[in-house]
Amino acid sequence: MTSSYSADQIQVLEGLEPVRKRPGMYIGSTGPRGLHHLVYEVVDNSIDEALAGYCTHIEIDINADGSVTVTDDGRGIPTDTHPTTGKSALETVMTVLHAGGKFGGGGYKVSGGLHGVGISVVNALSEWVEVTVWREEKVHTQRFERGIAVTQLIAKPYKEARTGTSVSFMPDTQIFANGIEFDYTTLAGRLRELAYLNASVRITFTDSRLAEPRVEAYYYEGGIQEYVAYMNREKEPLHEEVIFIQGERNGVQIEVSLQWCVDAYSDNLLGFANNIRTIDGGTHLEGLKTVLTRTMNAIARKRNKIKENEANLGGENVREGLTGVISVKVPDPEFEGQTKTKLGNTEVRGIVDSLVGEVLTEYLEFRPHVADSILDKAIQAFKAAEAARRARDLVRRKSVLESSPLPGKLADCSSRDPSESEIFIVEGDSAGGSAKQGRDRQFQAILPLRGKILNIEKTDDAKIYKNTEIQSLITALGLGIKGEEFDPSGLRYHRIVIMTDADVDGAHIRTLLLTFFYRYQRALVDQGYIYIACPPLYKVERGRNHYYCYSDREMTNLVQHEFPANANYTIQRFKGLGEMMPTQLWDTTMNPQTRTLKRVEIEDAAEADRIFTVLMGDRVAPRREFIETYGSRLNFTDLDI
Ligand code: 0RA
Repeated sequence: MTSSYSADQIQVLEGLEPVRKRPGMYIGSTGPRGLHHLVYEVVDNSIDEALAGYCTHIEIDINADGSVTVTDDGRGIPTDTHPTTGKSALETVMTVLHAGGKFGGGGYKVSGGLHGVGISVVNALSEWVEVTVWREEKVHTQRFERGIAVTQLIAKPYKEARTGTSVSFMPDTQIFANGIEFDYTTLAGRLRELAYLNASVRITFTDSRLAEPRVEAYYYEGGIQEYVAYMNREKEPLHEEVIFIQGERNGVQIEVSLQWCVDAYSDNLLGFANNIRTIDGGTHLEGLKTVLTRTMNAIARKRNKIKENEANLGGENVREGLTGVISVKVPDPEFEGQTKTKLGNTEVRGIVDSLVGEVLTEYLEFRPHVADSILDKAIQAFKAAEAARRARDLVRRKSVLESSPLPGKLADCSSRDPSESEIFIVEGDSAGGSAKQGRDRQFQAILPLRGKILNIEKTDDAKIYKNTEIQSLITALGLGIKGEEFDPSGLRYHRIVIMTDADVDGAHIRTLLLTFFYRYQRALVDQGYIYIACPPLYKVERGRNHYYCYSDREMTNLVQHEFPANANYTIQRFKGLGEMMPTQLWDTTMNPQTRTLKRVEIEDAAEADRIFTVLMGDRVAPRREFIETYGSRLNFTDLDI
C-alpha cells in the first residue's frame, strides 16, 4: 500500500542514522564537551519531569566501568504501544529522532538550545543503553546497542508503589575519538548549577570509578537566591538579604536574585534561559539591565541623592559590585548566535522590565537603608568613572586608544586577516627576542611585556588606563573601552596566546593577564579567543635523539620506562622561555603543526568569578585557604576555567 510505504519512508528519515553520521550537528562536538552533553541530555529529561511536578530526586552515577546511570522518581517513560509506530512509547522515544516531545504529559518542555535534542541522540551515540521504567506495579526493561533495540521491552511484576525511570549508557568509542572519560568537576559544576536553578530538586552525584566512591548531594530550597549567596561567600555584602524576585507573565516564568558587595568593582550577572546559561546574553539580560538603571535612578531622585540638575547614573555605575542571576523559563525559546547561547525572544525584554521594575521598587521602598547603600556605592562609582574618563581622555589625546600607533615593542605579523592571525604575549624581553626570531612572521605577532602587569582586581579604571603595559595590550589587540559592548570586528588577532615561563612567576603573570581579560572584556574569554601556550619543561638527550617533555610525569616516564635501564642520557631543564633557542621555541611551542595550545574555557562562571576574587583580591585569609586547598594545582586549565 502506498500509504504504509510513505510512512516507512518517514520512519527511515527520522531514524538515528544521521546522528551517527554527523554527531556534531546534534551535540556540538565529539570532544569532551559533546561527551558531557550526553549526560546533560538525559538529566534534562528528568528535570522536565521535576518541573512538571512529578519528580523530586535525580541520581547521577558514574559507574565503575565508566558508564553513566541517571535515575529519577518521576512517572516513568510511558510503555504503552504507540499508535503510529506500533512500538512502545519507550522504544519510540529511544529510537526516533525528536520523538520525545510528542508524548504530551502537560506543561512544556523547558530544555532547549544547546541540548534538548532528545534522548534518542544519546542512544544513537552509545555503545549500549539500558532503560528501566517503574510504572503501574511493573518494572520494564529494554536494551539498545548503537541506537538499535536488541531486546524486546520486558515487563515483570513489581509490587512496590515505585515509579520512575533509570537510563544507563556507555558512550561509543567509535564516535568519541578523544575518549569517553567523564570529568568529575565538569559534571559536578553543571549538576550543582541545575540544583540551584531548579529549587527543591534533589540531585545526588556519585563517582563509583574510585575504590572509595565519592558522593555529593545538591539541594537548594532557596534556588538562585542561595546561588547568589554562594557566589558572594568570599565577599562582604552591602546588604544582608539577597534580593529575590519571582513571577510569571504571559507564560514566561522569571526569577531574579541580586546582591551588591562592598569591595567588588565589576559586575557578575549570569543569565539562564530554560536552564541553559546564555553566555552571549539576550533579551532577559537586556531587560534586567534597563530596569535596574531606570529603577535606581528613579529612587535616587525620589530620595534626593541626585539633584534635579545632575545627570543620571549610568548602568555600569548601578551594577558595580553586583552579583546577580536571572533565570527565565520560556515556552518557545529562540536561541541565537553562533553558539546558540543568546536568548532572542523579544517579548521577554518587556516582561522582565515590568515585573522587576514593580517588585524591586516596592522592595526598596520598604528598605530605605538598603536603597541608600546601593545608591551610595553607585554614586561613588559614577564619580570614579568621571575621573577615569578624564584619565582616558588624557590617554586619548595622546591618541593611544583611538587610531593609535601600535606599541613600539609589538612585532606585528604581515597578515591583516584577524581570523588567521595570532599574537603571543610574552613575559620579558629575552623571551620576546627568541619568540620574534622563532615565529612565522606571516601570521604570528609578538608582544613582550616588561615585568608584572597591573593587578586589575585591585585598581580603579583611572590607573588602568595610565598603565603603559595595559595600554600596549589594548592597542595591540585592538580592544575597545572597558565594559563597553565587545566588538570582535576590532580585534586584530583571533588567537591571543599567553606564553609565560613554566614557573611560579610565569603562573602569576598568566593569572594577572587572565584577570585582565576576564574583568576588562570577558567576552574575549567567553568566546574562546584566549589561549595558553604549553612550552616544554625538559629536553632529554640520548645519543643522537632528543625529546621534549611537557611535565615531570612525562619526563620520568620517558627515562624510567622508555629507555633501557643502563641508558646514558642528559636532562636539561628550561628555566625560562628565554633559555630556548628560537628554533626550539618554534618547534615545541609555536608551530601549529606540533604545538599544544590550551583554550581558556570558563565552564563554571560562578566559580571563575570567585577564583579571581580570591586569587587577586585583598582578603588574605580566603586566599591562603584556597592555595592550601589547591596547592600546586593552581593552574587555570586544571580548574576548568
Ligand atoms: C513522556 C510522558 C510522560 C513522562 C515522560 C515522558 C518521562 C520521560 C522521562 C525521561 C527520563 N525520565 C522521564 N520521566 C518521564 C508522562 C507519562 C504519564 O502521563 O504518566
